[in-house]
Amino acid sequence: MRHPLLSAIVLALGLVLLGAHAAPVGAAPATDPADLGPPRGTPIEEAMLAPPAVPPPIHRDYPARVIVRLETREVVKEIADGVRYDFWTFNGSVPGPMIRVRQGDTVELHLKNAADSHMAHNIDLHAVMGPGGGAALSMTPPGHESVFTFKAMREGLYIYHCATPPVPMHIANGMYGLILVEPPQGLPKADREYYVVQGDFYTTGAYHVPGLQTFDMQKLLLEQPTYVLFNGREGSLTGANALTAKVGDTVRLFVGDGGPNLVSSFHVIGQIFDSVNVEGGTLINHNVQTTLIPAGGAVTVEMKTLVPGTFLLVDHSITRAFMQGALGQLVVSGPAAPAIYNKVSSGPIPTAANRSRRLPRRLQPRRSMTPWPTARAYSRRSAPPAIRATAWACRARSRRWRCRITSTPIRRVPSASCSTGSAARSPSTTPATSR
Ligand SMILES: [Cu+2]
Repeated sequence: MRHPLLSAIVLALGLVLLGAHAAPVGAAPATDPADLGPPRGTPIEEAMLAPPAVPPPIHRDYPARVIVRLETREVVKEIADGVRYDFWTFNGSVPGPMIRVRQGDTVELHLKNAADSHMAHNIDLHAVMGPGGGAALSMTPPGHESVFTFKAMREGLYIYHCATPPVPMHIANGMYGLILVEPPQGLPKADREYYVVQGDFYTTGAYHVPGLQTFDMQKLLLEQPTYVLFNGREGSLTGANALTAKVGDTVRLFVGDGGPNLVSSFHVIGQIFDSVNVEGGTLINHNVQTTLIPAGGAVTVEMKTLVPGTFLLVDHSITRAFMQGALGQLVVSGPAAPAIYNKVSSGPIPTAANRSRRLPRRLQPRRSMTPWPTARAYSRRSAPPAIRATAWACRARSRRWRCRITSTPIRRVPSASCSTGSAARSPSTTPATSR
């Protein structure tokens, strides 16, 4: 694929596939009631932020020209602890920066392809109404730049991705992101906004095999990913990278599914979505537990954080969450709300049989309060940092119990980390459990 002649043939084939059609001669331009007229004012440079950051809300009441600058870069970085992968990216991150414009804006998109790239790249934005979504207009060899414009005609949340053949390979290597087209009146205020995109990755080595891993075409064809991830790296949204909020916040998540293959059953354990913009469009559903995100699609979900603690973001095709990496955390801090969520008690059921016999040691309640049945497994290096921390804290607590007998408690371990009271749990180290 790196031979120049072969690259040129693939490029030409791609242009044909992507529909580089000429406009019909003599036809009157189409008009549309959603067209809010030509751009006004000074052109605006779009903020290009790395995920999970979201560009600020738009308060304009007129259409503008918005300049978006993207660069396709091929970068080797970690996909999991100790595992490196040759990602193909927009602006070096997976997903690429989120783009935020207002309906009616004219987007002037500059797509550079870094000089040290091995491949041509382009961009297909699902917010574009035009053949190929911009792909044919933006096919860019290494060391070149393409510029094209499109008008954001329809509000919604849309995926963008590279559409250079072989398209699945470019997407599987991380070339996708989201573009939000706000309605003319803007979005309601939210206290927190975050940007998350799920993707499936296909490496030659099995899950967590260390070292530099290469792309596995056979796994791609079989749709059997090695990793299913939020924001391109296991741990990108856990531990020190967790999303945060305070009790009482309205949290808005812009969630996409870059694919290339898997559909996401997006769920936040312990939360209910107050509203979901179904498939990223204008249909709003309420009180949703799990929302489907098609490959190449997106949703906006909003939820109110009523209770403190750690809430897990998962693909509820749950093997992907706990065995392939599709796991994030929303850590909510603030006062406990026992009227909404409270632990009352736990222990052996007081039956006559239980009262008359002492349980064998292996059946007695364990002092460790980790809710994971495989806590030992989560204490390994493979576990996401926060879960690992929980397992560690609970193991340490066991030592603390022993140490307490000898009056030498381990001070580094806050007792709240393993407290039996839900209200006293440390939000940063206590994972929620699925019900
Ligand atoms: Cu590409």
